[in-house]
Amino acid sequence: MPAKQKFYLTTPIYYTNGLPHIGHTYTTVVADVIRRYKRMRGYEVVMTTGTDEHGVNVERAAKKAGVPESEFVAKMAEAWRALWLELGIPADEFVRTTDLQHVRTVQWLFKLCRENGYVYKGHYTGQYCIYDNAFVNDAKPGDNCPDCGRPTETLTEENYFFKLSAFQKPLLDFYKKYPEFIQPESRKNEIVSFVESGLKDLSITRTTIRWGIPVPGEEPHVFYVWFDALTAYLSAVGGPDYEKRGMWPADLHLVGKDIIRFHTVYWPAFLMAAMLPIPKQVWAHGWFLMDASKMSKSKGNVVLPRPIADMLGMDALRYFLLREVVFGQDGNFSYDALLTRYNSDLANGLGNLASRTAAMIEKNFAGKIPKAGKLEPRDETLARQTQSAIGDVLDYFEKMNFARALESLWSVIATADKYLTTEKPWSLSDSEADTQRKATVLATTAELLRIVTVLAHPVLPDSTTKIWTLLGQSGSVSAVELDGLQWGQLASGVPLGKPQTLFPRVEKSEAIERIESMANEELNPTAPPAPAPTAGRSATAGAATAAAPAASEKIGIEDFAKVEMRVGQIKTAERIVGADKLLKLTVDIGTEIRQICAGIAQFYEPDSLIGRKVAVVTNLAPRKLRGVESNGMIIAASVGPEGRPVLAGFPEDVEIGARLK
Ligand code: ME8
Repeated sequence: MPAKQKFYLTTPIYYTNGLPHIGHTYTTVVADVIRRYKRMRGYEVVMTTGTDEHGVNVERAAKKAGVPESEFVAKMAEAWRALWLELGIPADEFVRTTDLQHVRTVQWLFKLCRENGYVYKGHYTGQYCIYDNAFVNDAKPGDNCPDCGRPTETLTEENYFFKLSAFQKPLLDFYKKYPEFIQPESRKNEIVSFVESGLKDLSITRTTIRWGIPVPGEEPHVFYVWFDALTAYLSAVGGPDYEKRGMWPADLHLVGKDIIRFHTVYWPAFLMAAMLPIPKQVWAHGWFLMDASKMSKSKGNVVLPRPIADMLGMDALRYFLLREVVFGQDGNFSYDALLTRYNSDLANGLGNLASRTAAMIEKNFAGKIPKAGKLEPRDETLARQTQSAIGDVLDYFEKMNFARALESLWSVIATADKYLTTEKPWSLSDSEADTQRKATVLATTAELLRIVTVLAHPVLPDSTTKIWTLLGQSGSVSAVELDGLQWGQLASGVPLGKPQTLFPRVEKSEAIERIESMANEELNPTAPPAPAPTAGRSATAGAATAAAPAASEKIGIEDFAKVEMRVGQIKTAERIVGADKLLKLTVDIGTEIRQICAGIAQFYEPDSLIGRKVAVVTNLAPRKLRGVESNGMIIAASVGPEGRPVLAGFPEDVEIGARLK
């Protein structure tokens, strides 16, 4: 068998002075979609992301946090890595710019550029902030420091310079020879005119920054952050030994439009100087804006991915990001638009089509996919439309036009809905002819659903996996080869799998309120959460479990008396969408009925709790857990290493509302 063709793609290496918001998630989700898509087209794919850990901003942030830089960045890098994993978009290679392998690669690249005559020592003059100890880029004499607002001073320091000016012609020739290198086209014109207007040599080392990769034998010179950061793409796949791994040059660098110049001018010039292969393509997407301005934590307008993923599932966020905005353009983020898409396209669209098709097959054909009988022209039209959508969708994926790919797929879903409404298989009788017709309609719909599932898989990996199971298909949907996908491959007689929860409908305003409340909890963590019975993601739960006895301080009876505990009786119990571990309870505490959330969902079935008497802490300040108000706490023991909650109870009958003393 011939070796697979390789595909190496990257996201930017993100700064560690903040945590990921929806903008970073966007680039990483797109990278993951392309990775899955390329794998389904038979490529061997490596996707890299990572953290950009050097520079003056990190120096400052670490100082503010009162920890050494290395400790600060290690924690932040871990937080980024963990979040990508939690969101189901972990990289194949996670590169940190403090990795030894990366440090060596940067030093090696510098050596090659220097040996080839593109590096010289010179003097850099710029505006410097003596309070922040940093040059202020693009500032003119008389300008104030944008960070602290104090006046800057003109300062000259000795630097190593990269002869960027020597690459004006080679770069312009390169763009001409490889017209696909800069995407989208509109950005290419911008870069070409920038290069045509002349390139100045670039200072690539600093002596005023401490926290950076040292230039060997030239301390206190450290590398300029972009010389350092861009090289991470190469260090992630072997660095100086890149040929062994066989992944370099990168096939695709995905970036936001803010950093396109670094990727399409500096980076190819560094590689040309070192005589190393140049990446094939840089794709710059637009920004997700919040109220028409770029998100930033200081403006308080960041959107976090986790609360959305918790509430609606990561697939919903992926779908929205790709469907709402044409890749390459700017777009506005709004919760309202997100929920509208969720309810209409996912809950009522794909989710509903899958569930009702399965339910009808279950009811009419004992849960086995029926065999189609004689085809009517209407069935053939549907088959033809679906078959031609396969080509369209693959073509849109190739062109990175994800919005159009999804639009085509959803128009197939809409056609199926219309087909079912016209054919009305539910109103057909049990006569032989009608049963035949029912079989044809349901087999046709199931085949359409199978094709949609395969094509949507790169964007909706979790839910399409569930639909694949529901359709009783063998193997994994991710293993289906897109190139061989065509109408007519659904085997009949196959039993359906277990019913699956796909996209439960949500009430828009309640969902938005809960997402915002969860985001608020994440952005402004308050007092440490109540002890959690399980090692949950955010360790919040409204059931108190006894901590292991520590060498605890003794408290007086007056302290204990501050806690009011009463006997309560559970009236209702239900699961909470987006919070696997929590149950929402209503509890009668004698004087009133309280809503209380308890972190016991993995150990207690809601129905088994109704009528049960429990011990309730009743004078806790109300708080929101996963966006749901909890007004009290249920007492439970914490058992075993996994902290299984066991509700405290009363072997004798007790009156509701009785105080525990
Ligand atoms: O620039 N909309 O890191 P960074 C869309 N370390 N995408 C957004 C976005 C938004 N509102 N906000 C951020 C750096 N992004 C350097 C990169 S690479 C060698 C070094 C995404 O943490 C987008 O991909 O500021 C953008 O280019 C990137 O995050 C910037 O991340």
